[in-house]
Amino acid sequence: MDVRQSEKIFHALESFRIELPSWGFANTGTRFGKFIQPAAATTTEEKFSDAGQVHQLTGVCPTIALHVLWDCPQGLGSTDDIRKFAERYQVLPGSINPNLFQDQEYKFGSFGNPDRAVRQHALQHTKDSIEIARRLHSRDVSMWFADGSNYPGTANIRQRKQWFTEMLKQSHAALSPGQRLLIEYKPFEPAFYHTDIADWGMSLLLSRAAGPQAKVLVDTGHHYAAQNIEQIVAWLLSENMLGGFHFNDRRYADDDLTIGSIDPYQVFRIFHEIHSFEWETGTRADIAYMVDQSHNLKGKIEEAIQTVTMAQQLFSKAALVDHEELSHLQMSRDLVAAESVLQDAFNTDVRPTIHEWRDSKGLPRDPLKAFLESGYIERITKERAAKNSQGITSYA
Ligand code: RM4
Ligand code: MN
Ligand code: MN
Repeated sequence: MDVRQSEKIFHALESFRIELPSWGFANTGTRFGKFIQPAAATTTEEKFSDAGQVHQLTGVCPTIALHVLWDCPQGLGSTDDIRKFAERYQVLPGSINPNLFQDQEYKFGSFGNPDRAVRQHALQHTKDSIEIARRLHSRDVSMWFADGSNYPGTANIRQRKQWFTEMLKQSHAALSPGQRLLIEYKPFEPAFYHTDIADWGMSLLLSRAAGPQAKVLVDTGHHYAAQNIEQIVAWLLSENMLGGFHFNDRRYADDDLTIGSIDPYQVFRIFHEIHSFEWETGTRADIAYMVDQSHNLKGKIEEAIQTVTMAQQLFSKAALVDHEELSHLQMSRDLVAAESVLQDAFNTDVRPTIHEWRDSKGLPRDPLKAFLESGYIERITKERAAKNSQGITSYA
């Protein structure tokens, strides 16, 4: 690798930050059940502690995404605790995720519920979440809705669209300057006939209707298998409507597997669209890079480190694309050469340069090895095994 290429990688890594989800450290499962891990985090404080380990070893995960229901059991009253944990474990609260899908009142939806009282309840929870975010100096409030229906004829789709528009407008009105509302979409699950915000187009229209601080959140797992996600990313970038990502990988549906474990070229192509946009416009795309994964069998902290190092590799590979050259080849219709520019970048081994970058930051070259040698996992296994053996059945 020549000096120019190394510089590109150093430059890319310098600003690349990845937010980890608090729920990635807790026991999770499938709809068939949960297998408990003795070292899994059982409290919000333990989630901060684990996230702090990942940040300490990788240097690129300064924030942790929180789910209000699971991490702020006292709602607004939990913010003092969160601040203490942030201070103690040196990792800041990141995006705040209202939970509009788990409580019993949401059986028939939240913002799309035919019962006005439930819609108001959901709106109040959203406003409280915005206030929590404000108090914690978190910029992004991430909205994901499970709303939808399971059988044709059981829901008025246009009416619900109207309710969503009104509720999102009112949520947006509660934002402080600088805060953002990120609106996530998902085609199916838990609803299996229609989902109210099923794709990026619906998310885009609702974001636009909500107000200027609303942007689209792309969760890579929330697409049909054949969908061209990087094209969606390119379009959202060109509309200045891409607010952030929830990264994960999948083979079938919303599998929430480790980034790059199934299709690393997919993630590379997404990063390429972002780098290409930044090169063309000379601006930085204001994107929150977040991870939304659920590792029910792999060790959670190990998996988080694996995720971060993989994301750094794919981001670095995409930074190697020579945009000038690519643009020239595209214009001159040299198809094979243009395609090769991407393939060559993807096939470059960027790991030695990432090691050098870590050296320059005083970080361990191999964060996973450093973690396994640190004794942390043995300590928390001892501390948490008894609590975990009581069989926790919720994500909290
Ligand atoms: C959803 C979606 C949301 C996440 C929940 C737990 O499928 O991806 O972002 O908060 O799962
Ligand atoms: Mn998500
Ligand atoms: Mn998901």
